[in-house]
This record gives sequence, structure tokens and C-alpha cells, in this order.
Amino acid sequence: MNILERIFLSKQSALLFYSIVFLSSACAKVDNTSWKDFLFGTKWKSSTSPVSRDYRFLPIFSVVPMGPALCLAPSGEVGSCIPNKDCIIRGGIPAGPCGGGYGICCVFLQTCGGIIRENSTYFVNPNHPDTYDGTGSCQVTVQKVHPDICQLRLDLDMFSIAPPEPVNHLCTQDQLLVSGSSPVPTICGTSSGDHMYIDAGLGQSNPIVLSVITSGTFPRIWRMRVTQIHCGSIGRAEQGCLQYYTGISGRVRSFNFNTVSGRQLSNQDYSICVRTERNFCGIQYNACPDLENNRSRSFTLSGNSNNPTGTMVGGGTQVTQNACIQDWLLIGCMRSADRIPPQSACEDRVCGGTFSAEVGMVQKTVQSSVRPFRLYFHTDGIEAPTDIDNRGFCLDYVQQPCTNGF
Ligand SMILES: [Ca+2]
Repeated sequence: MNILERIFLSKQSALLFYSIVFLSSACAKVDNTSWKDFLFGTKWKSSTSPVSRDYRFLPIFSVVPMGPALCLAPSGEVGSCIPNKDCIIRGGIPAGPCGGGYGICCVFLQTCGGIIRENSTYFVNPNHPDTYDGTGSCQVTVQKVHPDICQLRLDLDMFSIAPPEPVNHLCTQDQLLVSGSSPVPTICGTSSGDHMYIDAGLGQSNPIVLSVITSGTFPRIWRMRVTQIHCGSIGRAEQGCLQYYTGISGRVRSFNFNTVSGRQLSNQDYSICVRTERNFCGIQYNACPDLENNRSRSFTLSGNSNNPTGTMVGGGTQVTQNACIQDWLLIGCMRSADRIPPQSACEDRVCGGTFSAEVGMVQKTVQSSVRPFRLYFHTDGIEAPTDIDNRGFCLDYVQQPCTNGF
């Protein structure tokens, strides 16, 4: 690392530190009258809402360069700390003071028919945070805030729309659709906490439209944050990754995953990517703990999940009895971690109802050293009669250091 890189990094660290201080301290307290009164009247209020009139002054800000900074609104949205008049002019909603009184925590929010023109805008259901029982198509159009925006990140803070039907797990009642980008799988059901990266193309291409299509009765709620990512940003996901994770450990799962009542969605085809961290050469996966069932349902991709179902592996050109032909998770050259020697044969596709890299009824740790670290998830449009109550997958990953035999 040369001296310029060191200076750059130390500046980045300082900025990060101040941002964290800012985020955690600013806008922590609000006045009784809040932005949601403007938009939704007073029915959003609950007796547990934190309400206070004072806020702390932060002398530290006298040394921080001024500019847009993040703040946290009392109802959980990330806002921009900007002068109050700017917030109003730009169509934002003031959500309490921030920056020691320097500015207002300005939240950008759109619902059906809206146009997103600000970074970090939330797409919410009508009546949010109450549920929405209406039917039709609720869509917002996303305009790039700069021609140099290459991706959008969609954070599904709250996402619960009608689930897929129970026979073939198709999203026939409600759907989240993304158009104007490279293909994004259609999802439905409940996926709060999940995210998607959406390719926004180069330059001022066609806008991206986010639509929630609803039919029939269901108490829907959604709040998704739309972050615009510059082409040169370090936060940009690798090409072709619908989901992108950083850090040496984490959790990946399919949409609408839930060990009790989730249904693996049909017609999925996408990649989940894990950034290879420096000095890490391999990756291990374990099925997430399932605290709700006697027999784990954390990995149930095919077969009847109401009965103990073993691991199935392989597929593609080599079709055997246990091959994964219809629904599968692909991890490049995976092996069970207890296989000795490690040079033995490896598999690429796994399905069935037990997570392992070999046929059997025993759940195992699975490892791979194929880089970049990626999982490909594929499901067809059929479940019944062979596949019953499949939940999808939830895996915990840990990257493995290059010195650890990888
Ligand atoms: Ca299927």
C-alpha cells in the first residue's frame, strides 16, 4: 500500500466513523408532529412510538465536512440530513431534526404512480405502515439520479404480499415485478430482510419500473429502499449477481424462505454471489439451524418435505436416479467437508431434502474452492405431485483462509 492509498483509506475510515456517529445520534428524538402526519394522518401512531422533544447537540460536527449525510428516522427509514427547505423543495418528508439542529432528517417516499428521483427513496404500499388490501398494479418508476448509475439495490425492509399457491408454488395472486432491467425473478410471499441488485444499464437508458401486482384479499405490506449505485462504486455488485454478499461469514436464503410455512418459489433462475475476501480461498456452507422442526427443513428443494428426504446430487448430462433435474442449487465442485482425501470427486448440483454434497440422509458441511464464490438457484414451474411443502434453502457461509488447505 503506498502513501496515497493510506491517506485515502484513513480518510475513508474517518468518514465512516463520523457517519456511524451521525446515524446513531442524529435524529434520535423527534417532535410530536411527524412526517407521517403529513402523509397518512395520525393513524400510524402507536402508544409505543418513541416521542421526545429534545435532541443532543453534537459538537463533533463542527469538524465534519458538511454535505448530505445519513440519518435514521424514528420509524426506521434512512434519510438524508439536509436543510429543511431543501427537503420540502425536493419532495421529501421532514422526519425530525438531525445534525445537532443543522438540518432535518429528510425521508423520500413514493407509492403507486410515483417517480423516484432521489437516491435512497422508499417504495411503500398505500396506507403504509398499515396494510393494504387493494388490488391492481402499484408501480413506481425509477429515474437515475446521475447518468453514471449502473445498478439499483432493492432492500426489502418489509415485504409481505400474498404467498404462492400451494400446489406448484407459482406467484398467481401477488407478484413483485421489475421491468426495464436485465431479467429479475418474479417473487411473492414474505421476504423481509432480503435484497436484490438490479442492472440499470449504461447512461440514461429506459427507466426501471417496480410493480407490485395484487389480486384477491390479503393484508399486504411493503417498504423497499431503492439505492442507486454508481458504476465506479465499491458497493457495486459483480456482474450477473442478483444477490451480493460481502464479509467472511453470512447467511444466504431463497425468497419466501421460512421453515414453518414458506414455500420455495417456482421459476427462479439467479445467482447469489459472495465477494472473495482478501486471503480467503474457499468457502463452507452449512444449513441454517431450524428451531421450529424436529427434522431440519432449512434445505428442502425437492421430494416430499413432510417425510425425511435425503440428499440428491448431480444432473445436467448425467442423469441418475438421484439427479437434480427440476430444482437445484449449484455450487461449483462442492464436497462434504469430512471427505478424505479432499481430491475425491466433487458435485455441482444439489437438491433433495438434506444438505450435503453426497447422497445420504446425513446433513453435512459442504465446501468449495471455486472462485468467485457463487450459488446458482434454479427451479422449474412444477412441484406437485412429487415435490411437496418444499421450503427452499437457508445456508450459513464462512470463507476459508488460503492456508487452510484451499
Ligand atoms: Ca419445482
